[in-house]
Amino acid sequence: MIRKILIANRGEIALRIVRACRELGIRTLAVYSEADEQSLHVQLADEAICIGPAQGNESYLRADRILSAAEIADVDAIHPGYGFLSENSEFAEQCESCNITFIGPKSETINQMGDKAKARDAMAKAGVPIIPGSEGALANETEATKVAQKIGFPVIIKAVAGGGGRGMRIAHNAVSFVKEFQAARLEAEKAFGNGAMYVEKYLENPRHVEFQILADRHGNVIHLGERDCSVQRRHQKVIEEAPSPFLDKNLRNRMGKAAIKAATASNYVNAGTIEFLVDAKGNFYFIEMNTRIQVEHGVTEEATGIDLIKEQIQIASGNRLSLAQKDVVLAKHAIECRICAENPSKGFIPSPGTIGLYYAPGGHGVRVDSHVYGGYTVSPYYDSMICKLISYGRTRKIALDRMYRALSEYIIRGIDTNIEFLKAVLLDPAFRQGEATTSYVEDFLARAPKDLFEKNNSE
Ligand code: MV4
Repeated sequence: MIRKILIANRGEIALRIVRACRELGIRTLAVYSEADEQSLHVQLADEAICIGPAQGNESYLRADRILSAAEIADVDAIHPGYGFLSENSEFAEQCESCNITFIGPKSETINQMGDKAKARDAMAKAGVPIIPGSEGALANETEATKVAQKIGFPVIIKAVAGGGGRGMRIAHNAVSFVKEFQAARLEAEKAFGNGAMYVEKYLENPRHVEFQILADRHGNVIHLGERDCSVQRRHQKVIEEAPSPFLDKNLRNRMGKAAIKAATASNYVNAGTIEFLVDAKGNFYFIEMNTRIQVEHGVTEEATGIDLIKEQIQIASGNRLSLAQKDVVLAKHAIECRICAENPSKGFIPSPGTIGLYYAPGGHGVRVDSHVYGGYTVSPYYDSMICKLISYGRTRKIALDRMYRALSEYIIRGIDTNIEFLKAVLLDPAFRQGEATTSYVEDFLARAPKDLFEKNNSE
């Protein structure tokens, strides 16, 4: 039985978990850094313990301090949220050895899926389509060049410990390959302390489509449909939606079956995401599995009506899934915009500071997941995302029009935000027609008039 949960995170996801716990009658313990004392999740949790200074390395990434807080407050489980320790298999293992339930998959699964080359090989073995590429990690430049030549250029060089785009390079021919390989390896060594690399055929302008899955400890696995996350900038997602405007019923069915196969083959437990790239012809390929709840989970929640955080807690309690595959319906269209404290007209530089006047949108079909309020100071120490604005409705058009309306209502004074940029995207015919691929944002910025985002809220 889970009676009390420690939330090992901050910001909107910490608040989201507090809310789910409240509805389940579970007590919550917030842990927070010195910079987050005023955050809403600290105010709304039943208990709170400060775990150190602002820097992540000194607080939210400190497994020892978090586990000490867990022991002092006598919690039954830890929810890691996303980022920080959420995909750290050692932390998951430490929780279990302290007799504290880690709300997520088994540490072995986290470990296996954290190695992107191993994950690829495991999926190939399970019969999930992968992009032609190397088997396992590559020993050196010579072997890598051989493999790249066999696959055919262009190829993409990826870090085994990567994900999310760091330590990634594209090579168009054998001459540039060696240079790109070395650069990618150096970047990976710096970022992850691991220079192991693998190579894949490079797909031009794919769509990024990911499937949400849920799996309980009794062997039941279901998928909750897909999210289209093609609208990204520098590997940061900007807009996500469900269902994907590109998928028809047939493709959704086939990809959903592949996602379930992927989860089943890895003995997956709890909530997870299977990432695919989809080409213009509708061919799809597994690229990564994310063993955490994701930022954009709310899109799936509004499209399906299923509370993913509650399901995670039920699964961790040993209960069966509350529903079967036939009960899952993508009944609504949902869209999420990530509102960030940044300035699009200055290359999207972060804009931390104190929020003045603040008014969040609301009304029919609008959800605001945010930990900020008027007078709140956005810290420079963390990610610049300050709100996930979600709109939903019966059709994509309703959801899009509703999102534009909600963005227009939003008042955030004192700091710069990307709201005007998001509004411009929502008015863009290519986006509205569902044509966005992963190169969309770059193309949009190149063809947008220079003064498009001059108007921001900080004046
Ligand atoms: C790819 C790809 C094309 N071909 N793999 C980006 C993040 C990571 N999850 C995987 N990513 C990609 N993998 C193959 N074989 C394209 C991306 C990709 C991308 C690549 C370069 C610049 C921007 C991108 C945006 C989304 C996806």
